[in-house]
Amino acid sequence: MATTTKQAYTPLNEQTVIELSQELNLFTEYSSLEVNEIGDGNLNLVFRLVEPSTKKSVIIKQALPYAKVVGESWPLTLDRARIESDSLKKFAEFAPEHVPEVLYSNNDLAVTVMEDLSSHVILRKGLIDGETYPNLAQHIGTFIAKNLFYTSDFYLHPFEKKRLVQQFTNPELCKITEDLVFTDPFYDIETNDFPAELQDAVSELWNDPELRKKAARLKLKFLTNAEALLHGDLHSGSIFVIEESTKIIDSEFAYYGPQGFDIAHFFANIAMNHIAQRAHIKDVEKRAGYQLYLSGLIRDTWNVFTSTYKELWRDKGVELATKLPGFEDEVLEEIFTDMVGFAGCEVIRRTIGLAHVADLDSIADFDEQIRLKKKVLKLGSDWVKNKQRIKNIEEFITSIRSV
Ligand code: SR1
Ligand code: MG
Repeated sequence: MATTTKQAYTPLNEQTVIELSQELNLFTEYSSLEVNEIGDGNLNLVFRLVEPSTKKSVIIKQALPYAKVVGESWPLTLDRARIESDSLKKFAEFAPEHVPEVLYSNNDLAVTVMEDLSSHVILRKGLIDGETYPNLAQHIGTFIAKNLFYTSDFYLHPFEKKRLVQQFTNPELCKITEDLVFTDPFYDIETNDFPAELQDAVSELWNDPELRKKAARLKLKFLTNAEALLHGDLHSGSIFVIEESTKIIDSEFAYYGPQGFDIAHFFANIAMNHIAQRAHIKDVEKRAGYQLYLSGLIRDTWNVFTSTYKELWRDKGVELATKLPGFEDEVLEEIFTDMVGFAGCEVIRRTIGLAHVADLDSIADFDEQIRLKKKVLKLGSDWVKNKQRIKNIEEFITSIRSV
């Protein structure tokens, strides 16, 4: 692929993004290119370019020097574009079928050109609409297992592992997670965002020293346990899906962290959808059927994840400790317990913190929305405080189903 003469960073617009695509020789006919800025996330510009005559299309994503969700008052490193393109390329080494292909990246311009996935839908939207995806558990379980194992000390030479830790050191984006997921929701801090009707339930969290201490412990793991390369923000808005294909996007939060983190975020977002469906699907039988699908999605993902991880451990383990009988079970038990705690923090912060989820916020009946959000807060608090008491995936599912 060609390169560009543009060197200095300036935010792209619908005109300059065409010029860039021309310099990169992405298309053949530039006069008729269709360009749309489709970014609906919290942080970046996302342009979709389509050449009508050939139907060829690409995505050009550019990081802004601030968080779009808040505005220019929240400066944010452009280095996250490098983290995103480098991590997508790294993930593609193990699971190319589950990430968009990176066609070009330029760290100075904070630009990544990638495969257009508009044939897919964002999983969060699909789940809110009550759609089912028969291959999703297989895809997500495999993706997480491969990325964790192949980037861990169990597989890599220690020098290479530490080189990757350096490459994926991502202090500013990690700080967002440290604040928004592990700290702010547990204190009266101005980034929090919830209606007055939740104040009593929130005060209960803020007046619970045990909860704060357990959340602080989870934060300590997030800060210090450089176990494997994580996606870092694997909620259902970071997954594009159709029946036969699953693609993980938006990996700008990637860094070396605790292995239970990504799967926790996936499960936490499925759990919030499960609870929100009480309001979205009015027909009782239909709702029960859909919630069973969601429980099965969690169960199957966990089972695929553990069996793939064990297989890799057995067949590809390099570190001597992988030969110790039963050690992989201990590692997986720790991943499981961490998962429960991290999931607790994620559901709490999505309910009262800065960045919410549409699953809950789109519940039209406000009283019902508040009632269900209170349940989510209780569930999250229980997961954080009592994570050791939930012994296996069936008990985790039961905790969601009995909300
Ligand atoms: C300011 S960014 C807010 C949230 O959006 C991202 O997707 C992450 O989840 C982050 O916490
Ligand atoms: Mg994102």
